[in-house]
Amino acid sequence: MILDKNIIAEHNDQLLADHKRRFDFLAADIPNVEAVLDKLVAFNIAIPSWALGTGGTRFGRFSGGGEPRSLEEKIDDVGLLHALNRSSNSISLHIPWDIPGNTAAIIEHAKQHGLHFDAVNSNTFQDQPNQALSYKHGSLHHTDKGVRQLAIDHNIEVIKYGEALGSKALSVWLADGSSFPGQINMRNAFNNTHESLQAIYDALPEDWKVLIEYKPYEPYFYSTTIGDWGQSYLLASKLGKKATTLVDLGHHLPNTNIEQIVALLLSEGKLGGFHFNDSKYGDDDLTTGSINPYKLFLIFNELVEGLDAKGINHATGLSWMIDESHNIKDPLEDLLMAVEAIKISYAQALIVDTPALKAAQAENDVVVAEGLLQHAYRTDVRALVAEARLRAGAALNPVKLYRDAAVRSTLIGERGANTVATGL
Ligand SMILES: [Mn+2]
Repeated sequence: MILDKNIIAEHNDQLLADHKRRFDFLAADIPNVEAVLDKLVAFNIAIPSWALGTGGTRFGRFSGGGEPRSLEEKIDDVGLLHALNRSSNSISLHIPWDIPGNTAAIIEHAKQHGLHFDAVNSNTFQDQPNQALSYKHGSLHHTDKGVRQLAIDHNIEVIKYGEALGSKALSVWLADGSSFPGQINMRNAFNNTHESLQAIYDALPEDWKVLIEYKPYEPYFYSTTIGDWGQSYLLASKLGKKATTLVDLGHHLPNTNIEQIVALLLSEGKLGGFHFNDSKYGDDDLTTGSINPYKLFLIFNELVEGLDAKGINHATGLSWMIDESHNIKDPLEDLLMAVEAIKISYAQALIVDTPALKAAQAENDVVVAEGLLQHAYRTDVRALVAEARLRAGAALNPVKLYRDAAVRSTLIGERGANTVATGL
């Protein structure tokens, strides 16, 4: 399904008068409004290929119908999202779930939707059919050199697929860990992981990055070999300048101060990628901004501050991606909501009165400093984000247009009600 430009234009015409009233009211209070709009237009968030179908839990999976049956259809779905919000111009592939058959044709297909390929993701947390050795007890950290080599070879294969598609980064998330005290030698596990990652690092093209993701628990529940940002940072530092840390918002213990982690990693030049989602308890993979939007804003505040301090382009300096599991919402609607929440938090961070904040911090004026952040957070910037969409040629209200244009029922008509996308 392709959304006709005229449908978007008609939708915007209907909503334009109300939008303009709200935008003009808001813009009158934002001195650098044009600069903020330019940054909002430029800011895109990659969509992972595994988030386009219904997710599941270990208890069940309830498919919504019309799910993409192939990599081409996954690209079509990201194309739909991008047409609706002009904020998702890339797709992040998971290997082996989305191995491209004809690479040139896949690139051309993506190009027709205005898309390119973001970081490629390896998978050493599952055994594939007919796999010679098992990842049951880990991959890059394994006691058996043969298993480690299998996992290294897989990651190098993923790099090759990524190179062919024009990707510039490899994301590595390891399930490696232990569930019981005494199960593993933690020092050996870490050193094996370092040695294995070194072999992968050595195979990276010069202009690539490896993004090392951490997670405190799950699927194992006693130790995870790359369990926190310190362990990821340690590995990234040992490996070299192409290695960086990836922060997934759901991969922290409750109440962790993620904004402080972000600030320090940026300061050290070691923040490479970001996975957006939200959670109440653990790695819940809920819609970004659905549970704690203030936390998301505070993280964006540190991101903007840290990127500006280093002179890094907000849109291109880091690898931005959504990493959620859509269990009960339509995945495409969920992704539209997530992108909206990300852009709202980003816009709020962009309107913080930075000179006043710096002055208040220098004076140790706690009340004024906190008040400046709260003022930005409590500003309703939705019209600003909508204006950026309008200027980019997208829909003023993407979810409304998605419903009005009956996208899901059209997809069910095209693909069937019982299709199941590959993924989690
Ligand atoms: Mn992640």
